[in-house]
Amino acid sequence: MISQVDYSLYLVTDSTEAILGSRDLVEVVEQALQGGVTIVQYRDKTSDTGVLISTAKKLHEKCKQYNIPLLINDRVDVALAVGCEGVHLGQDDMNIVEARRILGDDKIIGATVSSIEEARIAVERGADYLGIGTLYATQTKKNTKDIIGVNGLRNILSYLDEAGEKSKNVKTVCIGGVNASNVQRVIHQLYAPRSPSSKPKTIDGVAIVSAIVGAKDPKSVSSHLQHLIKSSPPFS
Ligand code: TZP
Ligand code: MG
Repeated sequence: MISQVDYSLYLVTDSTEAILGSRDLVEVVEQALQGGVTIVQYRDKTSDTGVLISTAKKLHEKCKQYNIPLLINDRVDVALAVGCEGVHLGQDDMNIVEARRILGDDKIIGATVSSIEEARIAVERGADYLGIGTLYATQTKKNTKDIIGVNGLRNILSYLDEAGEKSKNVKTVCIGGVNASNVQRVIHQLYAPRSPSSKPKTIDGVAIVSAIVGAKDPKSVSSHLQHLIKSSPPFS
């Protein structure tokens, strides 16, 4: 696994008309990189394999210029073809154990989880980080099975905190409906200890699609989000 990955402002891309519109994805991602996103996931549910690989190669070149890791959603084969830093796998994608066998220990493998049980299994199978959600209902992923809210997220984080060394060390990002208006509230609600003695595991970052990709100015929104995150405890 790559050490020292900064998950704090995690950009997940979208190529749909509703969010990207007629703009060029690589340009939008470059603007987000200039604004300070710390890790990028190329998520494209519709393009064919040839387009996925050629776009991923362009994104990887850009990300390398900024020294930022690029992960591919769903597709271990595309990540291998491009030689990027890893993959993000959902519950219906390749098993993490298989993906690890193919990609090796140096690559990042992330998993989508929406319950304690899914988190337990993903950690057991060797995920490097968990994308926990859906936090809030979002137009970006309408078929999501669970809207967990801050309480659901907190329950999963508490479980990870108490379930042993491996769980405690797994990195976590939340996803779903996070934007500049609510990001500090989310982080604050998670960070606020429930009792004076409890020190819950906190989130390592927030993953964002539409608030960045759909923004008129992805650079300024990313830099604003970066500022909001980095000035909130526990990031500050
Ligand atoms: N997984 C859970 S919610 C989601 C994904 C990929 C989409 C989040 O998009 P947005 O636009 O940041 O709400
Ligand atoms: Mg998937």
